[in-house]
This record gives sequence, C-alpha cells and structure tokens, in this order.
Amino acid sequence: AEDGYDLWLRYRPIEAEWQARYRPVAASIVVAGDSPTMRIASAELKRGLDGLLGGAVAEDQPAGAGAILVGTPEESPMIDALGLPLESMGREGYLIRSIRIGGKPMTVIAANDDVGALYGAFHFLRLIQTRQPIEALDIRSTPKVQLRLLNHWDNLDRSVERGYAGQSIWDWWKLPDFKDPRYTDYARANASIGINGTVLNNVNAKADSLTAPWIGKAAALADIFRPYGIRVYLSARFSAPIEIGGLKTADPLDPQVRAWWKAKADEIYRAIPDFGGFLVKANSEGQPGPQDYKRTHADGANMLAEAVAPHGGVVMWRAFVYSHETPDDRAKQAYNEFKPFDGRFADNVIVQVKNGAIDFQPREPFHPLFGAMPKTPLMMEFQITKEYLGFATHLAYLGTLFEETLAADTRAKGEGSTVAKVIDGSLHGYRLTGMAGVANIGSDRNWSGSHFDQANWYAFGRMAWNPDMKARPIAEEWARMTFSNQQGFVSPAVDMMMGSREIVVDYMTPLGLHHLMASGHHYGPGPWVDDLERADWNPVYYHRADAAGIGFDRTKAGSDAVSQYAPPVARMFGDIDTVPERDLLWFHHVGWDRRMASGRTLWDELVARYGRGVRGVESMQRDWTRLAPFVDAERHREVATFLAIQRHEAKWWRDASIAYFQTISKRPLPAGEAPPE
Ligand code: GCW
Repeated sequence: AEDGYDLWLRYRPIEAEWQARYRPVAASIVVAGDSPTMRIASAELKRGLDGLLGGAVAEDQPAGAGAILVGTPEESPMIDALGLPLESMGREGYLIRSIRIGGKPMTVIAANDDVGALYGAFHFLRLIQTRQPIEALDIRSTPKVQLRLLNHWDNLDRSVERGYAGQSIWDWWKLPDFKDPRYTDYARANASIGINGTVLNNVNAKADSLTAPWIGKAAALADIFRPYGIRVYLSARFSAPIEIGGLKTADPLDPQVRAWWKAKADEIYRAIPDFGGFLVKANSEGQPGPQDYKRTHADGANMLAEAVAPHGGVVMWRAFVYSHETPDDRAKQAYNEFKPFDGRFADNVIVQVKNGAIDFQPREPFHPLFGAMPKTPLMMEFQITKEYLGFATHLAYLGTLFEETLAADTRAKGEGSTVAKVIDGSLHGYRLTGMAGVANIGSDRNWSGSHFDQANWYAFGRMAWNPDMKARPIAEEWARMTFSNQQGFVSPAVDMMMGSREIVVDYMTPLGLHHLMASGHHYGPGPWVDDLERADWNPVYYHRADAAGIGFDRTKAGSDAVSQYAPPVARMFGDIDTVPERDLLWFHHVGWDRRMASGRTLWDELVARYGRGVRGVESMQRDWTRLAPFVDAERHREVATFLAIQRHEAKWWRDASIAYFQTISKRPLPAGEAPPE
C-alpha cells in the first residue's frame, strides 16, 4: 500500500530510459570492509539499486566497468591507491567521484570512516532517485554542524508531548528484548539525511528514565542505531538525585549530588559506551533546576558536564526559560538569564536556543541570543512537529522557516554575521556546534502524521548537515524522491510547498502577531483568552489590542526587547519605518489607521492578510487537484482531505480572529473582503 511508510527512501522502479542510462554506470557494488556499518551501506545500495533500476545489481564482483567502490582507504587497497584528498574531511565527510581504473569507468564513494561511506551511499542513491546525471561525478560533502539531533518529546507511557503522529515509536514495555524492525527503518531514514543523534525522551523528563531498567532499554536502541552513526542521548530531570537517588537535595554545588551524577553517568556509559550526553530543561515551565537552590544555569550545566566529561559526553542546556515572576516581557528572559554567563560554561556544554524568543510561532524574528554569546557554543532548536502550525493536517513546509532564521543577519560582527554562521561555529569559533529538531515522528504508518510533514523531518536533516542549504532545492529533492520526478509534478508541488508556511502565517498570525492560539492543546484560535493563571500564557498579553491599535511595543518606549539585538538590528526592528512588515506587530503597538506599504490602513491590511491566507489554502487545493495524475490515489486522497480540513480551519482562524479584533478596532470590514460565514 502507498501508506508513506517508506518515506523518501521509496526505491520504486524508475522510467525505462533512466534505467537504461544508469545501469551501465551502476552495474555492481564493491564494498570494502565487513563492519556492521559497511554491511548496511552495501545492503542499502543493493536494495536501492535493485529497486530503482528494476533488476539485480551484482555484488562483490572483482571491480569491472560500472562498479561502485565503497569504503575507506584503510579497508580498500583500490581506494587507497586512488590517493583521494580525504585529509580534512573528518569522520563523516565523503567523496563521490567518477574514476577510471585500468581504463574502466567506475564510481568511488570514499570516506575516512565507515559512517562517511554510508552517508555517501545514501547520497549516491539520492542522485538516482532525483534523476541526476551520474557519469561525471565530483562530489565532496562534509557536515558543517557536529551534533545533528532529533529531540523526541516522548514520554515513558508512549504519549508524545506535542506529537500528532500517534504514540511514541519507542515500545518501552517490549524493550530491551523485542527490537521492533521499525527502529532500524528509523535509523536508516535518519542516516540518509545525516542525523547523528537522538534524544529519546521528553525534556519534561521523568527521573525514572535514568533508572537501570530504562538505561537498559536505551542501550538496546543505541545498539541498533550505532552502526548508522547515531548516538543516543537522554533528557535528564534536574531533581533526579532526590527522586531516584534518595538524596535530600539536587543542589549542583552539593558534593553528594555531584557524586550521584558522576556515578549515574558511569552507570549509563557502562551500558552505552558511546552515550551522547544529557539534554536539560531546567527552571522553565515549572521544571526543577539550579535556581531552586539559588544557583545559576552555569552551575547546573557544569555539574552535569563534569559527570559526562570523562566519557566524552556533552550537556545540551536549554535556554527556553521563562516564568511569570518576570512579567515585563517573556521575550527578554532567556537573554537576561544567559548573556551574563557567556564564557562561564564548561567546555562540553552547549546551550540550546529556540529559533525565536517566544515559542516556535509560525513566524518569529531570530532569537536575540544568537550572536550575543561569543564565548559559549549555542545550538539551534527548531520544532519539526507543528505545535503552532496546524498539527498534522495543515500543509506547512518548514524549510522556509528554517531558512529564514538561518539566513537572518545578527550583525554581531558586522554584516553577514548570519545565524547560520553562529550555528556552524564559524562566526565565533565555537568548539562545539549543533542543531536539534523536535521530532514529528510517531507510530503512524507514515511516521509524521501526514505525507507532507515528512518533508519537514527531511529538510531539518539536510539543513543540519549544511545550514546554508536553501529550502527550495531541498523541497525539490524531497518531492522527487517521495512523489514523482515528472516535470508536471515537481515545479507546481515545490511552489506549493514554498508558499505554504506563509499561508499559515497569514491566516493565523499575520504581520508579526504571535501566541494567539487556544490554550492548552494549542489547536485553533484563541486571541480573546485573558483568564489563564499566568499572564504570559494569555494571548491578550501578546497582541495588546486596544482602541488605539494592536501589537507588542518592544521598543525603548515599551519593553525594550529590541536592545537585546546588535545595534543595527535593534535600530531596524525598533523603528516603525524600517521594521519589516512581517515583524511589525512583534515589535510595535501600531495605530489601526496607520498606512501600510499597500496603501491600506493597518486594520484593512490585517483583514486582507487573513483573507489571503484562506485564499492561499484554496489555491493549494486547486494545485493539488491538478496533480492527481502524478500521485497514487491513496496518498492523493489523504492530502486532499487534509487540505479540506485546513481550508475549514483557516476560515475558522480568519473569522474568529477578525470578529474578535473588530470588537476592539471598531472598524468596518474593508470592501471586497468576505464577511465571516
Ligand atoms: O512549546 C512549548 C510547548 C511545551 C514544551 C515547551 C518546551 C516540552 O507547549 O509542550 O514542553 O515548549 O519547549 O519546553
């Protein structure tokens, strides 16, 4: 069935002309070495080429014309003899080259380490999956970011916080003995896009996940993932020494607490020798942390860092912190709590920062911490799961969101100081680099809750490998691999993906509005909500609509959050005449009658954007209908049904938002805009 289980690794037979073209160039597979990783590389090439080229590809022949040589110079004398320039390519980089040996054309996929060769094998298959020429290859690829991680917000009862794709794929009760084949497919999919680590459990962590039985379960998964180059990490609950260690305190400066964490780390490393380390959410949304003991984030992170350092582990300490005790402006809190500690974190600590300062909204300006911590490695946290962008049914390709953040210029060291350069470490010379994506994976047959949500997992992996990659070519690769290479499909489908996230912004939170969703589950509109126990959870706190206008004044006259950015950025955002319209109401409280670039008043523009969002969904529906001839009926129907849900809910957002804001603006609907139905 075309249920999406195969993701982008479909390997269905390709067009006969292409098979005829590729077959002589991909006639046999010659893999050097017998490690588990090399066996996987070999099996993947075999599976891929057999499937795509529609016939058995020879293996282990003495290399002849059309051979694909795969391996390291160490294991393969033939590859060694080629003298390839692999020096600066690390463990994970690879070369793919068309070569001649004894006059015979061949392809070599070479790396310093087996895992690099595995990545190269997936790249080679991708070329065929996307119908690229393979006769004259000269490819060189090394990851620009070291830690390329999924964060699972998976609970020990298999529920997934903000997960919309079914239960957790970790079948904890059957682990460690039963190893669901799905774990292997998970590892394949991740390796195919270069993801090299996974945090198994929710950052809202239970201490139980660090007890012996759970360590055993994590170890079983680590054993499966290891040959795919994927390390296992765990979220750690800061108060675990009390809850499972029987101590009276979790104070990070208490010697007993430090000893407990050291012993715990030792225990984990006995079971998982290549355990990656801990991810920690502390003093955020009620989670325990060092501030409970009047200690700092640095004290807490450094204590855990000391415990894993002897084993080569890292601590990823999250900067997503806010509490209502600082009612001034939630957007400022992370910077205020972390900036003073720049340079005070241990060498194996990396601070994990969400892309924006509030919370994974459809659009946020880049987080002011990027560029502000030259002496502390920062890693990116993107949310792949669509908590705020319509869960699984709304079609929103997030490649454009990721690209927009990564391309943003922090101006920290002059023009061109992009967030991508912060993340790849080049701007500040970080010793550790990383990018995390909050996974959208669950036990649904299609993994991600919808077919198009698979693209967000895919795009995350590709951009973690290379944060300079652009959203469009990634969407194109994915669409070709997942659906069809026919021109009639590819460009309209990619155009649809590229516009999709902006459409969601339009019907949910146009012009810089944010945090207007219904409370708790975060599904659907709730801009009127004003009665939650915490001020900073109420949508009214964020839009601040009143008789005069709408928007959050973060200029000097307001919360002054703008001053957390480098001066040129602060000036740009802080000036109502230079702030991009897309961020206008994030930074300014703006009069309803202010003229916008379109010539319309702000009120009319707001209404127009909501309307444009609904029309955008309608146009995606029309596009998708036209693409029916290129897509199997099963997947086509599901996407079409989801688009119908999306249209319905886009109108819900538009109508509810406009109706509510109109009670405050007291202005009529502009002519030509459809009234609420
Ligand atoms: O986006 C918010 C979510 C919480 C989440 C939190 C976080 C894991 O609504 O569910 O908790 O962010 O990132 O810690």
